Amino acid sequence: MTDDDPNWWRSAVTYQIYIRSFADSDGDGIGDVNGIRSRLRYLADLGVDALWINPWYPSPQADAGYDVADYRDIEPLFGTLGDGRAMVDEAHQLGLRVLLDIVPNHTSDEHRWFQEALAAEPGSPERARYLFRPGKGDDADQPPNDWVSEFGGTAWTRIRQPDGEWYLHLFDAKQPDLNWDNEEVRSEFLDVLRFWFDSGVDGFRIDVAHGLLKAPGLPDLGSEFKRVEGAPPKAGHPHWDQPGVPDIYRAWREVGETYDPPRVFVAEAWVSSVARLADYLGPDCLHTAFDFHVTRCRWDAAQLREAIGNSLAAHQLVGAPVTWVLSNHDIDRHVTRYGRGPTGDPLHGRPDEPVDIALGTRRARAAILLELALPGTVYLYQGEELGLPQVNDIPESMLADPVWERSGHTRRGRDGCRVPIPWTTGGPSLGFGGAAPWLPQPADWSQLSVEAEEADDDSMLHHYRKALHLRRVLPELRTDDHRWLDLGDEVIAFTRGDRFACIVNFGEQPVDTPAGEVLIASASIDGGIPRDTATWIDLGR
Ligand code: ISL
Repeated sequence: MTDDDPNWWRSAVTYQIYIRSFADSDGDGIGDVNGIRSRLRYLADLGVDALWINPWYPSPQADAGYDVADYRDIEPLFGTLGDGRAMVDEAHQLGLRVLLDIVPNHTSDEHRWFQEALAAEPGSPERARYLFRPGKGDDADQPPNDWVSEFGGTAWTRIRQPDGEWYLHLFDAKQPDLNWDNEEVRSEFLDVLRFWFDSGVDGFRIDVAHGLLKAPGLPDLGSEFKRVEGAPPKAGHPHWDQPGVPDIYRAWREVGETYDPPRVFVAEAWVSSVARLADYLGPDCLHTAFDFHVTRCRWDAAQLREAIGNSLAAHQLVGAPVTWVLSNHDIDRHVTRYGRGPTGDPLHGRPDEPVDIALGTRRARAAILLELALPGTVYLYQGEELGLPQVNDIPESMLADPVWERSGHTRRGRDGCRVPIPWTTGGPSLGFGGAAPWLPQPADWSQLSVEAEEADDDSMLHHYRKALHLRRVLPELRTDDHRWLDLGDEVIAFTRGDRFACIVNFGEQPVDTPAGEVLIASASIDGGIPRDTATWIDLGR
């Protein structure tokens, strides 16, 4: 590795690789580890510091790999352990760190432990690794409580064995929840961490990090905690963000600290407030956690300024960097989100909702400059550097997200942000690999391909590359210093250090460009900074 800074994670830009959809080396229509290897140079040239790879473990793929059958191997569809090790080594040679995705809240129902639980008796140690309960009602044919699956329907499934117990699954029925009050579960995951750390992996993204503990007695949600689509869970929720969850990660941190360089973590935790998020962070707990409060904001100066300010303040109290994210594999792509009107679920629109893609793209160009100029660490989701929009017209017969079935075909799910990457302007899968990618690519994505954008100096790809390379060479962007500038309600502006300023105009009135050198702008700023435009200025003091 080229950079030995132990604090690299405080300001790193990490690129999320959704492995199924990144690059397919063997032509079966599904991306794989050797596909990633073939594109490492592209990622290094883009200017990112690290990669996060979505789950690559053996899995029946009921939830695109978030249903893990074996935590110590690689799914044959994606490659072999040898391919994985080679990928990590090659990434390191290019100066890229590699984070994997660990899924501790649940396993696959095809995991050995769940199969053993089914074969064992109620009350056995095998069942105690999961959350089995008798049903309610005279025939025990009602679920043990009123919890609902994130994907739709009840969170309980009754097993076919004669004892007829039910097991909890906060996601798909093929994803039984583990019992984190069980010591064997805790020690197993410490061992899984060591397995991958020993093979050179630099850290983990923690899936559903807020879900591991459930309130004693598994009380009903009732009306107070009823699930509201698109809203974060309320404080006191019986199965999200229970007290004690961060303590689990203190033990994980201890394992990470035994390595040189120390291994790092980023939590996926959807919690009620940024103050709650900060509880997972600090020198003896996790390094970082995605800040979805800012992700949830619309393209609105007041909302964004408030959320950014709250995040910076809450993280400062625990000495952790904020982890900014615009898009990921679970939410609508932000080019589309920012092109929608001001109402509805901010993260998941209706597929028939009107969208102004040109407007969303203009805002996305500004948003990345805002994000990369803030103190903290940034995650990019594959394809955002190409300005890919959400795909809302995937034929129903091809939808693969379990949300589609479990919601009784009322929610199409998340496939629209998971469509394979277009690498070339032509060819059967626009260079992704093979003839028929697992999700179809819109024909006009030829123009959004890496090849097309390489050839256009004004493309999103060149814009990202330029901003990422600037961020690397501007030392003030790696400090904590951040001071707001007041340029009016419709403008977000701040300085970093003595001479760097970032200005984003959300209002109709153009903003005067301050004296200095324009380092980058998201659109032309001749005649002032127009609406939905961001710029970085070297004030030259
Ligand atoms: O998709 C969501 C919000 O848009 C959430 O309900 C999501 O399921 C939640 O954020 C947890 O996500 C993670 O765990 C899931 C998996 O399906 C997601 O892809 C993953 O990111 C279950 O493992």
